[in-house]
Amino acid sequence: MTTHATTATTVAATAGATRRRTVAQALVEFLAHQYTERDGRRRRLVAACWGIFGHGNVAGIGQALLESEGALPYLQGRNEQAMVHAAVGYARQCDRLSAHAVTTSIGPGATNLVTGAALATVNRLPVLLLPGDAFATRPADPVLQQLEVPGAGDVSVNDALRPVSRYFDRVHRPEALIPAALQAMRVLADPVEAGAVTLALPQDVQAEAYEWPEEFFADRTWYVPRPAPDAGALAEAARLVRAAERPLIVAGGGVHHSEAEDALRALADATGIPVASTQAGKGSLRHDHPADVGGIGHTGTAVADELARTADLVIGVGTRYTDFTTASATLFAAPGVRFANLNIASFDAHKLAAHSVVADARTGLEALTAALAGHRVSGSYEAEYAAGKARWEALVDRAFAAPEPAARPSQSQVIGALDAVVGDEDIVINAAGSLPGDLHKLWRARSRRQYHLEYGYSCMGYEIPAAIGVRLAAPERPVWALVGDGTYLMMPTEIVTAVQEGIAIKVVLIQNHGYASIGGLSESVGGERFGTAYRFRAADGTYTGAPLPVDLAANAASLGMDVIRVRAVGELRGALTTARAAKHPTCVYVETETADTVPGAPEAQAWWDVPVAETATRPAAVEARAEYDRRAAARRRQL
Ligand SMILES: Cc1ncc(C[n+]2csc(CCOP(=O)(O)OP(=O)(O)O)c2C)c(N)n1
Ligand SMILES: [Mg+2]
Repeated sequence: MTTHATTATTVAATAGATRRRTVAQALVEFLAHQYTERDGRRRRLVAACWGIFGHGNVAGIGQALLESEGALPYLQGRNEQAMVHAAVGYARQCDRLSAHAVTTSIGPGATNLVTGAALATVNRLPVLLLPGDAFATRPADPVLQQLEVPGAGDVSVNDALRPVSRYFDRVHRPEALIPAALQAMRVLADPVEAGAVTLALPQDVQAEAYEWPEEFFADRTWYVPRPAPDAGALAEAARLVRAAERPLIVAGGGVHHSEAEDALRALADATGIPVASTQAGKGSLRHDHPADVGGIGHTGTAVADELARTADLVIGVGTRYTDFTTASATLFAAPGVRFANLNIASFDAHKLAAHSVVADARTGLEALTAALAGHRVSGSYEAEYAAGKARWEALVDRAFAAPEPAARPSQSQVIGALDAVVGDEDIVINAAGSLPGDLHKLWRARSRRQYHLEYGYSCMGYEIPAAIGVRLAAPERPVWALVGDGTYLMMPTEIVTAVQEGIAIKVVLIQNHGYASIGGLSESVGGERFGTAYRFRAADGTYTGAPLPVDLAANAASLGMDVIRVRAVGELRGALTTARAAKHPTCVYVETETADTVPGAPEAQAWWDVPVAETATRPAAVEARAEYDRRAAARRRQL
């Protein structure tokens, strides 16, 4: 079985013909002729190219984009990392069937890609990186921004992209572009290998001309397969499900990438097996489906985590089983619990010593549903999780309720107001801070791809550029970037891009004067919130003075956004409704009460392993270590 995309070219009768073009011109032209196809739907594999120009790409890729006259559309960004975030948001919204390229200069422009590349690769989302590189011919050595390694002449800063790229190549000679470009497309289109793909382009080579075979520029379609499960492996999985009394499905991001939501619903309808979801998988079932028990793991719901603790069979579909999902190897605690994983990547399918079914999620779920014909979980099990779901729903209602309209809102109330204002088509984006946990617990996902959490890399600064990428992929859907003040300060740059392009993203900016999330974590590990609040330095030298007089609403306005300031919880819905209807990028700015967690939820909290100092003098840390040792004792290795 192969999971690799297969290709077909429409090669005209051009054998022997060549075209004289620079390497950059040839690459741009080549990219404009690449397509993916799945389920009969064909789309551009590389739909556009983000770029910031410097001497490392302005005369090469820059000139080639100009010459291509829009065959590969150009998008202007402000920060290289942010351009990758935008590309990642786009690729995810396109179910990985279409991607963006990102061109940069050499040196700092190139190394600014590293964080974005890691984010793409960790999340298995395709993006094509085209950093410039130092001269291949080295006439003047070093050139501006070139790294010199005295003992290794062939190292450049772009080597920092190797470990975070699923494919890396440096095109030292024009003719090497042909195999490099083909390998790059193979990896971008491959559902197993997808991630950052880097083609480093020395600045002299970019501008060098070559006689390219005409076939290189032919339309080429990369078929994205849906590999079917092995019959024996599927039969064993069905046997395990039939034998289980308390099976639980863990739906991961692969359910969305494979467009397998309907197949998952059909399985849940037929068997009554409850479905819990990871951050990437949330929304696999609508929140009001009887089998949807919400988020699982450290940030999960009480009902999902209780089912996980007592499950005798865990069916992981398209999940990587991160520490948040497994509560750092403590969540799946029933003696003898087994795992049966359905995943297109053998690497993931085999995690937790599972019985593994290596297949496309949709094809595999359809086959499993057929193999389970006539099977249903017990009525008492269904009644048990239905009651747990109802209890959780009541908790969410309480968290969303706002009895005092004049009060400053809590973060839960902000989420509740947004929940009340959005429709099925809205998309909510977040990546870091205290919002991911609150959203995983509280958000009522009501359509596919509505809940967009980047929690593989949980990178502050992802949200605003990603919202632009998502909106480019789904121009008809309202797109909300939810950001904390810390996150906003890290990367507000692409607001300018949204304004320039007329992309009407909506930003909900939550001001709580620092890191509520890491502050809470710090307190729980005996760190006493050290370094996590944005406050003036006090007389004793600590950052415990007054909050800083920064005005982030004015900042967003200065970058070109329309801004609505919310002062009380009663104003939230009106502000969000106005923002939703806005045709211009709009920011809803709100100061919140700094409550750390969802009310009533701490007792649901599953563990997260953050090691605590083994030696400490301060009592809070000593106590925290004792608690840590107690919780860590519950870790288990699944074999
Ligand atoms: C790029 C990056 N740096 C550091 C972190 C670690 N980190 C996670 S959450 C967080 C604070 C986020 O602050 P804010 O956006 O204000 O959200 P809040 O915690 O207040 O909800 C930090 C520093 C990260 N996730 N990403
Ligand atoms: Mg904050």
